[in-house]
Amino acid sequence: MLRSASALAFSLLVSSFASQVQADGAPACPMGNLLAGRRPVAWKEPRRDLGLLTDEAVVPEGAGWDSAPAMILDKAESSVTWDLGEPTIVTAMVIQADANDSYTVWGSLDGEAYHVVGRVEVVPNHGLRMRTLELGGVTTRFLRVGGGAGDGFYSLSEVAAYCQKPTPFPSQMRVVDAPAAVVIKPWWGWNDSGDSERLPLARSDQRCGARKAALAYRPNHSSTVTYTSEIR
Ligand SMILES: [Ca+2]
Repeated sequence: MLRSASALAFSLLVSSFASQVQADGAPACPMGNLLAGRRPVAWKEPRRDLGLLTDEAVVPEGAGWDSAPAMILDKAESSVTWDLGEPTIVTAMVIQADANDSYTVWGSLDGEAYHVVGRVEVVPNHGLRMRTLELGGVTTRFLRVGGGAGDGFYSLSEVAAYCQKPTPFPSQMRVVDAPAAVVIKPWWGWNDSGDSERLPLARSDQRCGARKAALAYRPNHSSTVTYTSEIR
């Protein structure tokens, strides 16, 4: 019940902003990806090249959350902001981001007051995963994406926005190489799932202490197995 009430409140907030700004003049509605090749005008604690988000290159679904083509958001409040140049209708977005977090999209007409216009939610499986977002034709000049909420490890690999939604949607983008996500699993849990392989702790793990030792494994039982002292 609480979840439904929260979802309803979020929808009302988004609808309220959409109807408010659509009453303002005649916004632009260009074809194609509104963010293609566009550099952000503001950002808050991202890591790596800001152009990675709008280069119209995605990673294979399930690529590692911190693989090279992804931009890391170091904090929950980290965000990136683009200026579309003029009030523009945005009907849909595509966001490829770490699967186990939600990310928020804000809009602003003046670059000062920002309103939540949408959110992509957590999706199943691991690594960077594509999500689509229907915005119902909100008019905005600035778009901001960030506000990760999840496991504390946040990343985005591509953000696209459209007034005229392409067919098919999402449209095909160039796919760049990136290694598949490596699932980090606490060592004490390695024997509670059919998709993990029981392996001895490496000496380095013992040095780190049992409580911090973790086993990284690949769900497909590939032969590559590594150890880490991090728990995620
Ligand atoms: Ca994450």
